[in-house]
Amino acid sequence: MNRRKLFQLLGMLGAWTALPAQAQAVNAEVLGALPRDLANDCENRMPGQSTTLPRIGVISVGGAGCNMVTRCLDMLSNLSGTLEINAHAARYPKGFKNAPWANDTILIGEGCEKLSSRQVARAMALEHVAAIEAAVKRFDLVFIVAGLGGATGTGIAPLVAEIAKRAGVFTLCFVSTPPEFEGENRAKTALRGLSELRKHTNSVFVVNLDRLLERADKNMMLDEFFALADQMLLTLYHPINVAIFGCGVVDCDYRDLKHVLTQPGDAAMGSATAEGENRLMQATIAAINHPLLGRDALARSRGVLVSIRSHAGDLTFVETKKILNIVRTIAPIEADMVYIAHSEDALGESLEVSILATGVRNIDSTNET
Ligand SMILES: Nc1nc2c(ncn2[C@@H]2O[C@H](COP(=O)(O)OP(=O)(O)OP(=O)(O)O)[C@@H](O)[C@H]2O)c(=O)[nH]1
Ligand SMILES: [Mg+2]
Repeated sequence: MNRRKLFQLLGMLGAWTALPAQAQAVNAEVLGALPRDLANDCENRMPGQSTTLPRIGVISVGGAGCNMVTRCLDMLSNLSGTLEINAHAARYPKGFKNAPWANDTILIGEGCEKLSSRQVARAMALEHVAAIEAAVKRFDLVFIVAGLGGATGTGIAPLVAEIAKRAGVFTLCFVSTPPEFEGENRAKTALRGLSELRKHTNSVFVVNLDRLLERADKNMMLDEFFALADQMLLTLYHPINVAIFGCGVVDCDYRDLKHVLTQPGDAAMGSATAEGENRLMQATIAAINHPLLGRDALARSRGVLVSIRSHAGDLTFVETKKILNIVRTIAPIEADMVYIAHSEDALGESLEVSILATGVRNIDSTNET
């Protein structure tokens, strides 16, 4: 799927919500557009091999994790490396014995037809602890990506997180929970995996597929729907990448970012794009009301990262201020909030607002029911 189509899909998600009166009461103060030359291109300025910057790794675990990374890889810039962990018996495209994009692959369960449960998967992965540790130690920050509900991802992702965290690697998880139609067993397995993951990860971002499904276009094809879910990995990855590689118009530094991403509790995120006269209000409110975020989760957060993207030179101070003020009207006053503004020419006239909320208290009652 190309970027434009992705933005259209995200826009479709964003169009669900009406604007609350509260958000309309934000002050206006025209300070003019930021000069175009401040809007740098991240990849031109900082190619990612710098030894002084944190090395980012993406680790897929299991079949769904592999799909997620495959779909997003082109847009994961400044990556230092990729690792795939999968079952020996995993199905790959004809002619492949692993994911073609992976720098490193660790296959678990040699001789097994299938890893029969998450416990078996974990037990078999324990035989590979040294290899996993050596692989994760090449990074300073890892994104562990998996679809929860099966054996491989659910059993092994928490072990990888544990190994990474023990090795001092900053660890973020991006996982999906299965839709109801996949049955109760998968849901239970996913929840057990999730509670294990929470013990060993700095932040776990959950894509609740039911929530996404409730509001998605009913004519969407299954692969489009999964792609939509998996694109949320970019919503998470992008602001972190921009913050680390210092290429935004306004940056927060890695320390600020880590502070926000280590708030105790759960994590949630939403993103939306809008264009036209009212674009900032529409995009911000739709991002807040995104099915994977919601006002309740934002209102219970301890840390907030707001990422704003627009065409180069197409974001005014007043727009930035309004967006942050809207988020502030909902987030707790004591929540730590950082923001990043970044140019993306593919957005054309549109403005994209993404919000990561961390340290969310009692997310179970907002995001995982
Ligand atoms: N986001 C996303 N979720 C997926 C995708 N494919 C499957 N899933 C979800 O991820 C869950 C686990 O997927 P699997 O790939 O079967 O699991 P696994 O981790 O490989 O585990 P086993 O195959 O059982 O060993 C499924 O129950 C689905 O809910 C995908 O492409 N994207
Ligand atoms: Mg599998």
